[in-house]
Amino acid sequence: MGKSVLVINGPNLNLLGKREPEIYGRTTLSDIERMCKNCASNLGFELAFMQSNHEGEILDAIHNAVDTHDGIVINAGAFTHTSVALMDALKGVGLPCVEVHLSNTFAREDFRHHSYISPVAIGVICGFGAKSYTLALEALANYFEQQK
Ligand code: CA2
Repeated sequence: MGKSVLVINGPNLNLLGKREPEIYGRTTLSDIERMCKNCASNLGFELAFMQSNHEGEILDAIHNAVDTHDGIVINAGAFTHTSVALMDALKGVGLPCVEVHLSNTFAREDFRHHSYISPVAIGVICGFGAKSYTLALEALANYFEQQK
């Protein structure tokens, strides 16, 4: 059976391409969704893509993913650096999860160097802009292959 992956985007990522292009570039979240769907279809995945500015909605999506998806790619935005609740949810559901960031968070302010997601992720990809997402999908495909 084909695998299904949920791509989760956290707060403010809906502004991508519309505000602060000098930091986050001109690619919109819809562009990233298209890139992910194209990449997923090449890898033989089903793909669902969501964004929310609300921590609780993201928690619900993670909980519901257990019954519908085989893996998660998450850019938790600023919640990356603050949310014990997201860490607990990802650990709790136990689905393989890849953490992604557009920017290289380690080259930015100190408070972005710590992630609550990294300890419960199978891996982290950051700093490659929109390409971080498709690299994460390839990493998940590789992980699924190794699990066979
Ligand atoms: O580099 C990333 O992907 C981040 O997750 C982006 C978050 C930031 O808090 C993380 O430290 C790193 C911020 C997303 C905000 O996106 C905006 C896009 C356009 C205009 C304003 C915010």
